[in-house]
Amino acid sequence: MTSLSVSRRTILAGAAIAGALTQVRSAAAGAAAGAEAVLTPAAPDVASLPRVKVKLVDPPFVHDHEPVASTGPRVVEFEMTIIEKKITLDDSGAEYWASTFNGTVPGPLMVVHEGDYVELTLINDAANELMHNIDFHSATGALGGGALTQVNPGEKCVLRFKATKPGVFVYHCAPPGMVAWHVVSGMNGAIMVLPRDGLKDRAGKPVTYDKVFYIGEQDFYVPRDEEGRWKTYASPGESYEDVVTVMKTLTPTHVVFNGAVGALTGDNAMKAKVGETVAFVHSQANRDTRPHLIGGHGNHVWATGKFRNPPEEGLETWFIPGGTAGLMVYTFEQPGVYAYVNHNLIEAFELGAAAHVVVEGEWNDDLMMQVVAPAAAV
Ligand SMILES: [Cu+2]
Repeated sequence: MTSLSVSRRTILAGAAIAGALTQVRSAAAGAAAGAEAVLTPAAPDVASLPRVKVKLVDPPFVHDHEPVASTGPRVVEFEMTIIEKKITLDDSGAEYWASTFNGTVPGPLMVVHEGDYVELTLINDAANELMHNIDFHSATGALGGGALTQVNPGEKCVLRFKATKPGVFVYHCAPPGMVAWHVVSGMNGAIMVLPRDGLKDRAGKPVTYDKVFYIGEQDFYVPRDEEGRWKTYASPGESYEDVVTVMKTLTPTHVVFNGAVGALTGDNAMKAKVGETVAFVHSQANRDTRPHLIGGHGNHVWATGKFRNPPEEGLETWFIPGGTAGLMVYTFEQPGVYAYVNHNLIEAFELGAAAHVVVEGEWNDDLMMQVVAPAAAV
């Protein structure tokens, strides 16, 4: 398939859906004229709320926010630009045409509070080839906003939804007929909707944190040629058929954190100090995963990420189903280099799903010590 035909197909699909939506809206308006209770007039209430603009930052970092809200509900404005870009997945030179929210895999983590309105301006960069949209798992309404946000290259739109469910949720692109391809091409991220009075442990006591890291796990399906070499393409559309063929094997060539093997290790490792409490948001928009902090624990874990449920305590490994974002909170007690992995260890050590947390501080011999150093046994 040529890139041109993909573009035309996706654009036409977008036009068809937009036409259908217009009809739905007209029907709803007609019904409302006869029975005003059918449609809730949300706009006047929203108009009276304070507004705040939040600039998103690249993962694993997260924009400044209040763990406990000091105000009532607000309209929180975000802006994201969709960028199609060729990225390198590992040092063997595997290249991939990613579709991204704001240029990163995963897209940025948004943080709001329960009762806030999320107002997203979504821009499809004019240099792109494909139509894109966004489906928020945290939103209420058909397709999570997907049908209301279909933007062709060079277009933008604005979606507003009320954050009624507290938790961490995935968002992802969901264009008609091409949902899986866009999602496994990197087009997903997460939003955290905090309770206004903050997180609570099982006993109802506040759970605070000093910093947040956002880990987005991504499976990639990179085609190879007859000799086993990574194939390269001039555009996303040109890669489409080959990538889908690999996708259908359900066998990823890469399972990585934050877009590439080693994106969160070495110089890019996450950093913390002994005594610091770190909140780790972990999302996987397509496959199941099982995060594990080697040498630490999940002190408070919302594995499926929803804050009306009490967290589990003191876990070794937790299970995050595909299409879900989870939250783990841990206070570091020992210094060192901690590996944070998907404890499918083949995916961690052979396919790339591993990160490092470098922790500074004083070693506690009571918790662990080398009683006898390795030496000859006789
Ligand atoms: Cu997309």
